[in-house]
Amino acid sequence: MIKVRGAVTEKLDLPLATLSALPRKEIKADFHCVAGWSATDLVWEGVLFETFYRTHLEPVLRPGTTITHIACRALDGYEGVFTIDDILADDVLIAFNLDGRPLDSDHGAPVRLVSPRQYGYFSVKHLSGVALLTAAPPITEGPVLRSHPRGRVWEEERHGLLPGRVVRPFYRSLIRPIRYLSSRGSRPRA
Ligand SMILES: Nc1nc2c(c(=O)[nH]1)N[C@H]1C(S)=C(S)[C@@H](COP(=O)(O)O)O[C@H]1N2
Ligand SMILES: [Mo]
Repeated sequence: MIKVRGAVTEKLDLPLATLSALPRKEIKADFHCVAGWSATDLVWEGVLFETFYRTHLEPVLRPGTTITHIACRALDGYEGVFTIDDILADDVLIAFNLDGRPLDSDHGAPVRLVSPRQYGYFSVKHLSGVALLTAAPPITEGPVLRSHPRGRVWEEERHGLLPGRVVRPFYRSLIRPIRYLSSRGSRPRA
């Protein structure tokens, strides 16, 4: 069930079957946790968030409102807040499958968000609801999120004080050794 809340004319509780009836898309992408590990060449299959937005969210928007952010909520209480542009990007999926198999409970069953251009903490697992927002909600978590609320990987937005160009070479240098380790069955997860 996906709950739809926020600036809508009616609260919706959409069964997952509603999502699985939408056209599917597959993407291959790397996954970067802000803490330093990366998983490479993951194949995700699901529905583009944008498709879900156009078919099920736009029609129930409160007239005259402009959505600026979307908060995605999880069964475990976790939440990720996206700008509308970031979440409507053409590679943001609501994923059902990873590498050809249904998601397991460690990696987000029954459905999760995947936003490869942002750090892993935006890829909300166990997606249970979305809230349509007309302003940025206050950020209550630490200095990194306050200075980099979008967590963009290729801008290296992962430290509150150190600029991206300083830390980029270090983190890029970790990707290959971690790929080697994970191919030997000890993929780190944080
Ligand atoms: N619901 C939920 N989603 C979550 C998290 C979480 O704790 N709860 N952790 C996030 C973080 S920090 C990362 S790096 C990724 C990890 O995804 P994985 O467990 O599939 O490796 O999930 C993200 N999504
Ligand atoms: Mo993470």
